[in-house]
Amino acid sequence: MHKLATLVSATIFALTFSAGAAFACPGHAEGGDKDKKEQSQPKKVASATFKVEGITCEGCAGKIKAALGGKEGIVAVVVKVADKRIAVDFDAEKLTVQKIAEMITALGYKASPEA
Ligand SMILES: [Cu+2]
Repeated sequence: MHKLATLVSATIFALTFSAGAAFACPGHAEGGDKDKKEQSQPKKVASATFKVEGITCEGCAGKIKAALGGKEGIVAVVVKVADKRIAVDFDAEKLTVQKIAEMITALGYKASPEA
């Protein structure tokens, strides 16, 4: 049996925190925060894995990564297609395992937290 696919299909999606730019007013683009670029680094990053029904291909993986990656508090998303699992690193002050499971389920892939 081929185990190779498990490794190949595990892809990492790392977020840049530039998504926070949505909070900046366009008129303030020339503002004084150039010298101090504030990265809202999470103080406490937690990890969770989910068993997810309905992931069948890299297209599913890409859709999930893109959707979750855009949510506030999500730090990293790894979708393992062959395993039908998703591993998420998240800001524990903003999200809970249950909330993330609900986000994934809302995309049409029923997610159950593991661990
Ligand atoms: Cu698919």
